[in-house]
Amino acid sequence: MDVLCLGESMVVLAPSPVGSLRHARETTLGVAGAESNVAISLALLGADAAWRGKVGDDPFGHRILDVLREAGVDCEGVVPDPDHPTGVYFKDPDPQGTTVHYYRKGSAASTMRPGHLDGEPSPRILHLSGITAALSPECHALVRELLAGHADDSPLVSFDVNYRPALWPVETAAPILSELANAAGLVFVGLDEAETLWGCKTPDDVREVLPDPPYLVVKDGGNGVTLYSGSSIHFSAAEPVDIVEPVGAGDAFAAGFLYGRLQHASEEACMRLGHLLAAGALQTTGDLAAPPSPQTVRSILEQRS
Ligand code: KDG
Repeated sequence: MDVLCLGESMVVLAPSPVGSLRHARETTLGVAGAESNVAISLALLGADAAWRGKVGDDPFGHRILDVLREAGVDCEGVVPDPDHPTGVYFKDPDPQGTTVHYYRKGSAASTMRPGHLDGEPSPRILHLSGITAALSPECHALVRELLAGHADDSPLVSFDVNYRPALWPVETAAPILSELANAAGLVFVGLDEAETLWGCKTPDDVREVLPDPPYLVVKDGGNGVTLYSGSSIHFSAAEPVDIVEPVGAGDAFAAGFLYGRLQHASEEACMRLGHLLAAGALQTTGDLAAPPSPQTVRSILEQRS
């Protein structure tokens, strides 16, 4: 297995056509969840990707599993929970920034606890995010357990900070997310969320708060991405795109970057592939865009630093 992603997947309702939720007459129903977005993108790129989590034994939970499996994601052993529902969320798109409304308290995923991945085959990369830590104290303990259990870098544990203000206040999240991120092998974080959480103004400020991860990726929206890799620092500018709806772009970036790593690509190529996938996600109302062509991916992977 190349990558195992663990987290909560939900169904998402968004106004169709794009507009305010308050005035929407129709919505589209999709499947979302930061970690399963990464798994889907990786599977569509051709990686052997798996998703683990919990869904309810309800139409939404079954739909999530159908969508993931259709994309080629391994969901082996994910048994829908008859006692807890699948989480749901709504997007309220706004050109100034999309607002999300969650209905996920008491969801099946929030009942995950330490030991959830016991007995799983070891992937090359285990991908987690700070969202899971916000779901419940048991989910937080699960994330800590997974980060502590892989201190020897096998597998590489990838952690996307993914601070979601609607789930927990900044005072609670800030110390927990820095502790978790510092225990990971590869960290993705937005400069904007690092500013909210820890008051960071520059990528170097983020490196001061997160000195431990061997690889740290600081994303600064349309400006570009700074990668701290050991003692070297790489910057990759983002291509300008017309943003339709930004949710999902961070997951797409992570998937592109991780795919590059799986292919032993250069740092520059990993970041370029991340940008390419993120640009696709920025230009769609859903969390995910169609994958780039294999030729495009290959030409990026062949780039040297
Ligand atoms: O990154 C996109 C996610 O935020 C979205 O799919 C929903 O997982 C989600 C969350 O918890 O916000």
